[in-house]
Amino acid sequence: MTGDGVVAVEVDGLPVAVPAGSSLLDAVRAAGVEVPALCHDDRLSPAGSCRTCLVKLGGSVVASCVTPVRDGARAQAATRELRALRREAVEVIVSALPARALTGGAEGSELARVCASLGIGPESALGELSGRGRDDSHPYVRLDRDLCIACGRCVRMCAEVQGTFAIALTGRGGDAVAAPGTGGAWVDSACVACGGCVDTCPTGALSEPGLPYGGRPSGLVTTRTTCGYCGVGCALDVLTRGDELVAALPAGDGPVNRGHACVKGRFAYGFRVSEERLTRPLVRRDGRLEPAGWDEALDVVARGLREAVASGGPDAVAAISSARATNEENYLVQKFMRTVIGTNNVDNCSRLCHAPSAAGLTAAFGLPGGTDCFDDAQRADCLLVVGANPAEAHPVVGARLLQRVLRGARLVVADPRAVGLALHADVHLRPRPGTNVALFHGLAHVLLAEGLADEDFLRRRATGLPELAELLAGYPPHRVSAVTGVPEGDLVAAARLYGRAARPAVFYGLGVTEHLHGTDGVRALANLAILRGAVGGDRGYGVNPLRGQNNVQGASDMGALPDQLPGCQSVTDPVARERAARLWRAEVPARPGLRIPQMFAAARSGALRALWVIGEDVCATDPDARRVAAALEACPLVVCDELFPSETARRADVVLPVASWLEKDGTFVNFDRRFQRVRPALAPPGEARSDFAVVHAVAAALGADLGCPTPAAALDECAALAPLFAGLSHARLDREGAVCWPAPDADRPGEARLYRERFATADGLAHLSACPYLPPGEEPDDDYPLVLVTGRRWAHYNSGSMTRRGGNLRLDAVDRLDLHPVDAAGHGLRDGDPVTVESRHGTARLTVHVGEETAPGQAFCAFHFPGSGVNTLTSDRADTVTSCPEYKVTAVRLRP
Ligand SMILES: Nc1nc2c(c(=O)[nH]1)N[C@H]1C(S)=C(S)[C@@H](COP(=O)(O)OP(=O)(O)OC[C@H]3O[C@@H](n4cnc5c(=O)[nH]c(N)nc54)[C@H](O)[C@@H]3O)O[C@H]1N2
Ligand SMILES: Nc1nc2c(c(=O)[nH]1)N[C@H]1C(S)=C(S)[C@@H](COP(=O)(O)OP(=O)(O)OC[C@H]3O[C@@H](n4cnc5c(=O)[nH]c(N)nc54)[C@H](O)[C@@H]3O)O[C@H]1N2
Ligand SMILES: [Mo]
Repeated sequence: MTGDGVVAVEVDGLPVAVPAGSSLLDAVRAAGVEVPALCHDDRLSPAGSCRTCLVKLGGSVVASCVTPVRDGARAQAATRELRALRREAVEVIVSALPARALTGGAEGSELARVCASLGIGPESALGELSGRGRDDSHPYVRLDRDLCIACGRCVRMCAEVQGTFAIALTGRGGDAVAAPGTGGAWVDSACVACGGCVDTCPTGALSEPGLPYGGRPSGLVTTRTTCGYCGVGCALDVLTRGDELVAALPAGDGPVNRGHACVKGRFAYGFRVSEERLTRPLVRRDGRLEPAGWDEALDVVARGLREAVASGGPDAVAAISSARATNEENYLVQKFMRTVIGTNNVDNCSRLCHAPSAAGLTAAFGLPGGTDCFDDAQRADCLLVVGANPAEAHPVVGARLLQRVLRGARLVVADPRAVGLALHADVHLRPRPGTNVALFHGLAHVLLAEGLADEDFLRRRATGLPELAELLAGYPPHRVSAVTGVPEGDLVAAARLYGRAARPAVFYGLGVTEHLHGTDGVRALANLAILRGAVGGDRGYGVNPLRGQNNVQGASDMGALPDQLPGCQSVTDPVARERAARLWRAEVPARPGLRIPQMFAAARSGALRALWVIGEDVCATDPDARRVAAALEACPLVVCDELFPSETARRADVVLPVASWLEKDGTFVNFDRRFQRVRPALAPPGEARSDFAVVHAVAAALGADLGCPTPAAALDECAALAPLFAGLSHARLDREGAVCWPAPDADRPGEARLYRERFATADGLAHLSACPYLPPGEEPDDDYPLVLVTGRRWAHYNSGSMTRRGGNLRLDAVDRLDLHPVDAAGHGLRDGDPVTVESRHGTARLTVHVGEETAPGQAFCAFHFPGSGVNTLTSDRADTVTSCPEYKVTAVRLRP
């Protein structure tokens, strides 16, 4: 041993040092010897089945991928004899394959490259196993059985990295072939199209449409960017040929995704070239939206804005900025609203999802982001996953959490539904929707009662214990069980798992926030981490919201909020306002602006005269959609920046066509506070412009110059304004890849883990909250006997505007209503039946899915098909602190 867990070995007489636990293959490769290893992928457990990685150790020839190296070992790898043996092994494999297996040669699949380097030509490919046929049923994953060498990499990738276990090897011996584990067609299997099997397949047996034989043909341009779907922040390499997008591959050095991706970032880019993509501005003439030039469209917008301000003052104008758009775009939107219009009426869809996280985490710890970085989860020994379904909504995170669990971490899931990670949980708590606060208090009660709280931490770093302890006396397990429906034993077992773990981490989602008391939910959840001392300091594993949109953290960080300036500075803080005013050379209004639901109310009452909606389909995704439509109807000017004729665009007076994330330059902030670069891989279609350019153009039409001519300049200006981001710039991100905020200093790394010494609250302490449990806004009754929970499905994204336009539609074609068999039978409904769902607010048409994922008395559906009308059902009840809608609880009834 050379110490520090490193072993010293000799390969062909050359000394190399590799980490202890390495394989002989690692050592040989470290010595610079190229050895084929067709069944091997560094991310997977070794199989030793293809026998191409032959190396000599201690006199015998071994498969190096499955042979551990010991200190002092001496191996031979580059001898002529060994090369011949390896060549023979590859030749045997190739003989079974058709000649197309070698397509592309040195630019082809891994096998084709190996053959090119060993001098094995197409004449060796005899196609002995040909005629096994293809499976082209799936839009993204293609199987050419004749190219399969049964190496099992796809099987292991699906199990060990993705955790879906969808693939198996079927058939015997030389005839074995990869296939869906369930039999049948690929498209009908459990495959969630993460693309992992395609990426690891060494032969092109599994491939994607853009790269039919695997490999990377020459002549492709690679653009490193960040995925524009959810908040995970996967780094992608987008491959293009001219104006065609060939593939979007996960980057192996992506800090969060580490070479993995999901169906959205990996494959769902078909929307880009959809026929319905907006390529020209539209202006309403005589009631109809008609194509117009940019000049005319901008003129209508400028005139409308001037009229609105003239008749109602600056506060008669409002903007909904986009969490899909970049930081720089959001920065510019809020600067425009504050300095050109003169109002704080700007908000973003954080209002609809994690506003309670921002409020709750700020109150508890001082800052509105998650407390720790995701890598900590990889070291946690107990995961508490609450009201989040990362297997579907954040699949790369879900896969990493599942890997952790499969390697021994304990898992507690709190979710009314039995889906995703819940199926792997040690304890699955199934609270009645809307009863989280009682559930969390019940867990806290057990922590205190069983002496599982960290008293030293509570003394030194927290405040509010006496009040909380007094409140918790009223939440003994039997009482909590009665409120939540969770059995007492499960509650106690879950509290013990979290309470006794050395490194417990909390991850949570909208099942905590989208409630009448969502902020209380966040705070009651934060209580658990504070009681355990599991936040702040070196052992903090924290409280981590799985934020939703690609840039919802960033949109808020940039100040696209009615009460915050860039960098989480309050508009009511005169010092922050003064700093902004000096930099912007304009007054900054002091009165907090309208939140999204207040904007709609103001429009309906006639007080709001102009609304600019940037990348949010409010008529499809905001609650109580009929009243949203009424608000737009009442508002004299509605401007909409869109990719598609969305429900909102259809009701707008001016529609401005914009670039998508694949077509623009800037940065996003992901769920663990990481700034990452977004780079244009392609030009926007037709006359579409980036939101950045559009905001500049609207300002110019009003005679204003917003400065910051480029996205890089906009981030620089933001850094000058916001101490939290002072050390950030595009140049730094281009160098370092990703930087977490706070990043106050250009020379120091960002702070991935917060609050080491003190919390960012005024007194530096973590604040426990003694909020009582209060019931949800809607409860089932005789008229509306079922509780409808709404949320997400893996194949579609929010309004579905992008995922419905492309291959994902073949993976999931309708909005389904999940019903428990008891309720289905009670209503005489069967799987696949159409059903009408009615609430006090509206009506939706869905297709029944019968299954036990949903508890009796509850129903679940997504909102990915605006045509089905799901958000006409949801009410305008909202979190009492932040106005986040109560999407998770609606009382409904069914009509077959
Ligand atoms: N495929 C896909 N991925 C997405 C999105 C998408 O539309 N599609 N959207 C993105 C966005 S914007 C967001 S915000 C995230 C959301 O990601 P998540 O928060 O994971 O998504 P949801 O499915 O809305 O809700 C999570 C879970 O909360 C549970 N739940 C409901 N009520 C309660 C309750 O009272 N208590 C508890 N403990 N749990 C409850 C639901 O059963 C559901 O499983 O996903 C992002 N990723
Ligand atoms: N019933 C129910 N409703 C919900 C939820 C729920 O759980 N249940 N969840 C809520 C949550 S968490 C969220 S975040 C919202 C999401 O709701 P939305 O934000 O409305 O949904 P998206 O489909 O993500 O995007 C909105 C629009 O932005 C456009 N777009 C995409 N990229 C860009 C861009 O770069 N610029 C511009 N200008 N436009 C772009 C898309 O075409 C799309 O029409 O839905 C909410 N609605
Ligand atoms: Mo969201």
